[in-house]
Amino acid sequence: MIIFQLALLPWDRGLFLLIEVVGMKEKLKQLKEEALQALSAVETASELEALRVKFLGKKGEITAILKQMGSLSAEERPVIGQLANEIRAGIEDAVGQKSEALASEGLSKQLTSEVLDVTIPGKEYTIGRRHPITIVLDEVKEIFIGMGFDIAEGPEVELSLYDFDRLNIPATHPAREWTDTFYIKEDESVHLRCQTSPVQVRVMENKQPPIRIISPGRVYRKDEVDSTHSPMFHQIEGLVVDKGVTMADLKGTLNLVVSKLYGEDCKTRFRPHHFPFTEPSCEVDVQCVVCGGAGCKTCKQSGWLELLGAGVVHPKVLAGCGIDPEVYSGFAFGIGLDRMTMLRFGIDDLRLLFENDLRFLNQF
Ligand code: 2NL
Repeated sequence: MIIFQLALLPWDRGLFLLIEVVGMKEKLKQLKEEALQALSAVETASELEALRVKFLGKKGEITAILKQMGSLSAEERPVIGQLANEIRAGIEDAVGQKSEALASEGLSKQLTSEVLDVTIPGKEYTIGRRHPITIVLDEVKEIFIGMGFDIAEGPEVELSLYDFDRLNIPATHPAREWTDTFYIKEDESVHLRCQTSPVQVRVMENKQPPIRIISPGRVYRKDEVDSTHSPMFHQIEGLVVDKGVTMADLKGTLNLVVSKLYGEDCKTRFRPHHFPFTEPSCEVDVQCVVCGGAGCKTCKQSGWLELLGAGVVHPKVLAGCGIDPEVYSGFAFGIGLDRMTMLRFGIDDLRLLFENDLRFLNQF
């Protein structure tokens, strides 16, 4: 039994290999025929891709044959390898040609089927525009930037430490009441800022003079909502701190701003006032922009419109922010931007500014 097997085994194997080599050659040629035939029936790019994967892919037919080459003899392997590569290259070529043919066929089909009607009216693109408040804010910013001011911004959710304590606002001040301020924390340590002064406090704490900034932004007060009050409104505050700054600098600066905004001939009036954060303090009126001072409905027959509050920064405020009031002094002011916008464009109801009605906004 053992002798018989030993005698036959080399024959067996040789015969088997011969059959296998012939079989692989046949199979490869057959694959090429099959591929070319299938290719001629291909009509779309996705069909072509499916065919490419079927024959040339990693799990494709040719790869399958190449994987069987391990069982071949060292003489036969290169023969089959070369044939397989030739056939692969042939199929690749044919696939490439078909791909180009499909593309140009697609393009000419598209060119004949699609018609361009140049008489159809174009799409109308509506581009947005600036809100009237933004328009006036940009004007004011421009004026102050021209005088060497920087723009400072800060959080709308603010520490009471910065919005009240640092500004010398006493513990009993009505602004601190829950009926006036939107508190965020039960212990009154955090609230929606009711002015943009805390932005300036932050600047003073972080930088020694000279300081020249304006801080525009949203502020919040629990006001009764009517045609002149909104719980959210816009403020522009300004602050100048340096050696030797006086009330005269305040007047000169604000007069210049008014003449740029309302014209050279627009007169101003400085009335004494009280703020806890400035001493002395004043309110500044401009001649009524509607009647020119003669008296009308807008100025309630007074000829004047209240524009802003201002004053010389209280020494306690400077000291609280780490600035020596013996060395430096400053002035500050706060302007209601919404009111300024209403005056500028003759808008008679504040609520129009916050309703986002496009019929209103498209007029600016
Ligand atoms: C108003 C007008 C004002 C200020 C704001 C201010 C800011 C700092 C220090 C001192 Cl950091 N003052 N701002 C000054 C005067 C008036 O706003 O009608 N406020 C209730």
